[in-house]
Amino acid sequence: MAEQNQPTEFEIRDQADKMARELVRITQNIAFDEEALLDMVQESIGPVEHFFSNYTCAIMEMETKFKVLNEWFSLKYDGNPIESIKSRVKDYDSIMRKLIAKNLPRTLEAIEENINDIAGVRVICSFEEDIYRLARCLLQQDDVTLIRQKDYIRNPKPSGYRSLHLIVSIPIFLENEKKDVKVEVQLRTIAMDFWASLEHKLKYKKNIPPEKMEELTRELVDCANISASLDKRMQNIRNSILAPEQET
Ligand code: 0O2
Repeated sequence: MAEQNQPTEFEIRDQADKMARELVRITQNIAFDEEALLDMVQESIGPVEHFFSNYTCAIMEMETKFKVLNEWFSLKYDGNPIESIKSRVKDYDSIMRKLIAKNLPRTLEAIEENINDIAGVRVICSFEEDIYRLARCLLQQDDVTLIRQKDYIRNPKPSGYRSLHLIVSIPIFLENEKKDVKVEVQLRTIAMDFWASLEHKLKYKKNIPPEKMEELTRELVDCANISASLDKRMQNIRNSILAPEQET
């Protein structure tokens, strides 16, 4: 009885032939609808491109604000407070990882609402006092709204991490609208930046044995303390150099 239900070789070939013809038909249809497919892709990518472009524009605005302050202070104090500015729009993978970690829906609205560092601007100064001076000048601008401030210079992280973090909102002006966009500004000295990039490398190294990792972590905390003390001493030297000039 069971044997009677087995398809014959002819039936199998016929079935395979039908499937092959169906496959060709589907493939031809896809090729035929290529335009529609492109439109569909464009329709869903368009809003995402606009969304990220807002953050690129906000970065441009923020960089300009710091470049203007740098120019002004260089004339006033005969030296540039800013050594360099590094900016980035957070990549899609990191945003997704943050959404998952925070248990948030994967929508543009949730990203805009909850992820504060999509636009990131890192301002590197030589001296600690310049960090606070620049932050004060930025925050007193009437189009800048402070959302959150974290001072990891006065209160370093247990890892030794130091930087001043500002989450601010600034307007960008588009064709027919003004849009407020959040930017994370990290202000740090050259020494803080040097330390943070090395520590960041260690954080993402997977193949270091636990004991070695503990040792390197302790070593980094020690380096952070030395670097903080170096920043203070360099600041004091600069203040001593500038003091007689400022008195005259
Ligand atoms: P990436 O790739 O550097 O941008 P939140 O962003 O508010 O959800 P959190 O932890 O409150 O999260 O933010 P926080 O403490 O202000 O720190 C955010 C960023 O500061 C990090 O970004 C790092 O750039 C930097 N940072 C904070 N702590 C450390 C640290 O211990 N070592 C180093 N090297 N950098 C640090 P991301 O999101 O990690 O990624």
